[in-house]
Amino acid sequence: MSDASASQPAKRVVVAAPRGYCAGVDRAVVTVQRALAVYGAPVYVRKQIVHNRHVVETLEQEGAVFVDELSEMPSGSLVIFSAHGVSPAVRAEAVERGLRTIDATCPLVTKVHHEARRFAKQGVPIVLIGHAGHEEVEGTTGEAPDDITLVQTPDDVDELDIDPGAPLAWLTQTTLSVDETRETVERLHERFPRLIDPPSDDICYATQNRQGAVKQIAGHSDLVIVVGSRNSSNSVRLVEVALENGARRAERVDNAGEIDPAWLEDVTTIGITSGASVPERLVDGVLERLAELGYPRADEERLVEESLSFALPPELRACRAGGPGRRTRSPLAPRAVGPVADAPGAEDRPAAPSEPAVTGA
Ligand code: 10E
Ligand code: SF4
Repeated sequence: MSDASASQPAKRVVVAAPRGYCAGVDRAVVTVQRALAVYGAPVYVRKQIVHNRHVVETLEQEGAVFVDELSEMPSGSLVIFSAHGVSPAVRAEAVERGLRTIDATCPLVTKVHHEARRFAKQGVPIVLIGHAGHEEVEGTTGEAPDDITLVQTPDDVDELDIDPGAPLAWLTQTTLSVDETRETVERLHERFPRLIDPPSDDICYATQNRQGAVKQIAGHSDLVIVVGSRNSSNSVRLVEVALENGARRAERVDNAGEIDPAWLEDVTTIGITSGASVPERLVDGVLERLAELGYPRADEERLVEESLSFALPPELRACRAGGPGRRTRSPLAPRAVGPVADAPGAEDRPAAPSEPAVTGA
C-alpha cells in the first residue's frame, strides 16, 4: 500500500525578520509603563499609544486610561501623547486645560514635523503623501495647515490645483508602501519640475525593513499571515506588499484565534510577519496554533539586523538604573528592537550611552 503523504511536498513555516516592535513603539510602550511606575495610576493616554489592540488592553490592565479627547480628563492630570504625534493645537489645548504632558511621539515622526515647519517657514507649499484621517497625518498637517495638501494615491497627483511653475516640497507619513510612494513621487516630479525632495526618507527604517523582509518570503509562500490590528497602517501595508510580491494569499490577524483553518487547504509554505506595533508573543501564539494544525517549527529569514533604540522622554530619563524610572524593555516586547543600519532622524534623540537602552540582546 502506498503512503499518500510521502508524495506530498513537505510543509514549511517561514518567519520574516525584521518584524514586530520598532524602536519608536518600544519607547512609547515603555514610556506608559514607566510613567505608571513613577507617577502612579491613573496615567491618561491620548488615543491608542500604538495601533495594537493587545498592547492597549494590557496597558489598561496596568492602569493606563485611553481617551480620545483631552476634555475627557480632569485639569492637573498627566497625559501621554501617542507615538503617532500630535498637532501644535493639541499641545496648546493641553496647556489651556492645565494638563501635565509627556510626549511619546516617535522621534522619526517628530523629524517629519520639523521638515513641515521648515518648508512652511520658507514659504514653500507642501504635498503630504499619506492616509486621510490617520493620527500621524493629522499631527503633521497641524504643523502648517494652510501650506499642506494631502495626496493619498498616485492618481491624486493629477487633481492637484497647485502652480506647476512654483517650488513645491513633498513629505510622507512614516508607514506607507515604499513602492506606491515611489510611484506617487515620480508623478509629482513629472508635474512639478521644481519639486523639492525631503532631506532624507520619511518612510522610516522599520517600515522599509518590514516590507523588504516580507517581500523576501512572499514569493515562496502560499499564504502569508500578517499579525497586526485593523487600524495599524503599517500592518495593513504588509498584507498588500505580500500580495504584490507573489504570495498566493495574505491575511491579517490580530491573534492566533483569528486563523481560519480553511485558509490552510493545499497550503504547503506559510510565511509569517508582524507590524511594528505587535508584541512578539502574538507571533509566538500564531506559531503554536500552526503547530496544532500540523505545521513544523518555523525557519527565520532575516533581511537585516536592527539595533536602533531611542531614549525615553526627558521627564522619565532622570531616574537612573535601579530607581523607579529605570529603563527596561517592555515585557510586551520580549525580543530585541531592531536596528537598522541607517535610521534617518535617529540622531534627533539618541539614547545616551549612560542610559539603559531599550534594545535588549
Ligand atoms: O497605523 P500605524 O502603522 O501608523 O501605527 P502603529 O501603531 O501600528 O505602528 C507604529 C507606527 C507609528 C507610531 C507611526 N509612525
Ligand atoms: Fe517610529 Fe517608524 Fe516605528 Fe513609526 S514605525 S514609531 S516612525 S520607528
